[in-house]
Amino acid sequence: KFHPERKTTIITAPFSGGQPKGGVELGPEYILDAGFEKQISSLGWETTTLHPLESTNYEAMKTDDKDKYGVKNTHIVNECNKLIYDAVYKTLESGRLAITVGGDHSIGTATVGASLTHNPDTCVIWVDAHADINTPKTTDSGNLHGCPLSFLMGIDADSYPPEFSWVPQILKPGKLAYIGLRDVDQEERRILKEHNIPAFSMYHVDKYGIGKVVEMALDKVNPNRDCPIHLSFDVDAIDPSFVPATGTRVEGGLSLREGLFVAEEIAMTGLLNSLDIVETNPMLAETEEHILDTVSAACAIGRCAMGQTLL
Ligand code: B3U
Ligand code: MN
Ligand code: MN
Repeated sequence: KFHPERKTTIITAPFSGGQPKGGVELGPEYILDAGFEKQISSLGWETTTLHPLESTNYEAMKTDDKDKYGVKNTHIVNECNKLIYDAVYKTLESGRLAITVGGDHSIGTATVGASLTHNPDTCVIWVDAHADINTPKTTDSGNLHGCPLSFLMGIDADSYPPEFSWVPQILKPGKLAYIGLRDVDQEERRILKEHNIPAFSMYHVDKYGIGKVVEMALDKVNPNRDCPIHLSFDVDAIDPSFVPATGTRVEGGLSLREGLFVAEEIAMTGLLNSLDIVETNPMLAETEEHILDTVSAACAIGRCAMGQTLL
């Protein structure tokens, strides 16, 4: 419905400054080397690729220190996010579907911000083990990949470093639903409750089955199935037995098939307008097989979301 011409742009976001571990910045390179662009074009999409962080050196400026606001690497997270925001926004404005390949999930600030600026009716399906809705006030770790959604919603806005003033506070609680949660901080739980954000955890996946869960999530944020969808897929939503090479493994996740089913079902709606595939960290693999499994899963998420199953 939204992309009858099947044109897409793959945007690489090789960035690790939203969390302390090195290696997640290599995710895009591994995924592209695995033939991702060709896999998507074989599905009938005209593809181009953008590298908005190409001529930057922000990765080298990463530190492990919290600033006076209680978060880390504020400057480089914002500079990278602005570049990614522009790439996603231009892509969407030119009528192409945006696929952003990370990188850590701090880049969600840019991708979701651009999707919603492009079309404020956009709804967000956040597939993750984590809620990523801490604020500078609530975060324990100070890692900004745990905070992107709060910036977009303007939660605890008085606690933000001034660098975040460019971020559109544009995401409404009724336009966000989670799937796959199983590691949510106490304060994040409070935020989800307070804002009445639909959160389908692994408990719900077991209780209702993944098919029903995706349907319920869409019913909450897109009841008439007429709004564009931004799917933000953190590969750690899938169980570490299938996706071991990621920064924060949490046991008890989605099976590989359940994860891919979410992407397939979003493809079935015909409403996908933007997609993130984040947190692939090849350096955290213990074996070659770990790398292969994780990178293959990341590619498969992309193919399923782009309609592989419909062919
Ligand atoms: N909620 C914790 C942990 C975390 C969030 N996202 C990941 N881990 N990957 C935090 O640091 O905010
Ligand atoms: Mn995440
Ligand atoms: Mn996560």
